[in-house]
Amino acid sequence: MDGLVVDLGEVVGPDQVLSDPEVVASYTVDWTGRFRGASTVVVRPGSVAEVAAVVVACRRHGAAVVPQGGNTGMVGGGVPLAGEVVLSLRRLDAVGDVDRLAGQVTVGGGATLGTVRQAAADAGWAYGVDFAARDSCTIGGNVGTNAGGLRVLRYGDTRAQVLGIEAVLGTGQVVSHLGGLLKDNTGYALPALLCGSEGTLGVVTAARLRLVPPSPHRVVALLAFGGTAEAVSAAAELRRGLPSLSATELMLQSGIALVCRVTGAPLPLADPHPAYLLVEAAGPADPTGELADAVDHLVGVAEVAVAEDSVRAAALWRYREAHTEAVNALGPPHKMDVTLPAAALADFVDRVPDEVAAVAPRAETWLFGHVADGNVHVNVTGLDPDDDRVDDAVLSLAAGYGGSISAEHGIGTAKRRWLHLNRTAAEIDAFRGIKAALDPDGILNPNVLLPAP
Ligand code: 2HG
Ligand code: ZN
Repeated sequence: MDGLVVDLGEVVGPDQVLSDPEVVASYTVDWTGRFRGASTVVVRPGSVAEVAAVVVACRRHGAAVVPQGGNTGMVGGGVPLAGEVVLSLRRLDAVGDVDRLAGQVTVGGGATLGTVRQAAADAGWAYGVDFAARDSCTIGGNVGTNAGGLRVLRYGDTRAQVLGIEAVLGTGQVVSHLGGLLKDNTGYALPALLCGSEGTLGVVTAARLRLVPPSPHRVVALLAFGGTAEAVSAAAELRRGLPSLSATELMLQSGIALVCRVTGAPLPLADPHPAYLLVEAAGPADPTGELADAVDHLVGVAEVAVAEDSVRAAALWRYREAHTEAVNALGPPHKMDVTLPAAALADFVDRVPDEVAAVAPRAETWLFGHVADGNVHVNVTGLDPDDDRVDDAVLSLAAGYGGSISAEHGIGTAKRRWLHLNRTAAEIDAFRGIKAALDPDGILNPNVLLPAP
């Protein structure tokens, strides 16, 4: 390791090689606190050339590397699990000038989502991806996990925004294709391949992003229902009848009560209800009237609150966005981020607490998610970090319904042993073949995504 540290210092300058154990420790625990690894060195390159030279040096020394952005991942995919070198991308945070004609921007892998959103807005455009970790998470990490978030129903996931990519492969070679041409059928689509590759194929140093028209008028409402099935049907009706719909987030009474307890917020409506939908409509003109009309036509709405102004809208959003921190306040959760076919979603949500209780009677289950995408975030607290019997039960249940074991957080280390629930042996072989071609020595994030051989 000493020789590697010297070589890394020659590439990035000694100041950008961190080896003080206390400093390094802060890079080795994931945001949830569930995944704790170890490393002796963090390297912070400042350019794509330096990233390439770091990868070459690590390859020469046979050292594995974990790329890390904002360290907001939820599946243990961005921390060194077995002594890997941490390659921090935070210094690659440049946001280029917005191409106003094309509606595109090129940004560094270490730029935060929040900075990119602001740069787009300043230029009269918008970036379609958004979620609560916006001010810490980075575009490189968003690409690595193919992050989804709150507005997938309107704009798609990160893969749908990435028009071009620059990355350093496990060989140390730089692949760069950032022209942003919308029509460009010149072979394999590396942006699509790298989105969701979790740092196993290349280190993402820059991305060319598609921007979307801004939606200056926005209205937010909270709808309450007697049960999950009613909320799921209402979300489908809103998708069909409300073209300005930009978010439909499912919450349950237990989660709302937890958020109120942890944040001190009052209950959002006069009475508690079993299920809630946070609905947002947005567009070039005020969508308040069309949202009110659409809500009037819904069946099973027990109570409604419409935000009259942006302060109240933010307060309603806070009930949803604070779920993650409120759950974490109870101790490191097990997070099972699944997608269900629409027809199975309500059944799944209603069954999960009993399935968890059957395995771990003292655990608590928290459910919320992006209902229009079929994406439910199952959080379970009160479990030992290494006890994965509940994960097995919940992921198997989701797969049994024809669902996916990862909607948007990725596989990481948390779910790699269940990849076979969604991917055939032939697919996993193909994944291994691609990995071997782009990272022949297997040095890039070797302990995530693919099942241990
Ligand atoms: C969200 O939707 C994030 O807020 C985090 O994907 C979900 O905390 C979670 O499980
Ligand atoms: Zn989410």
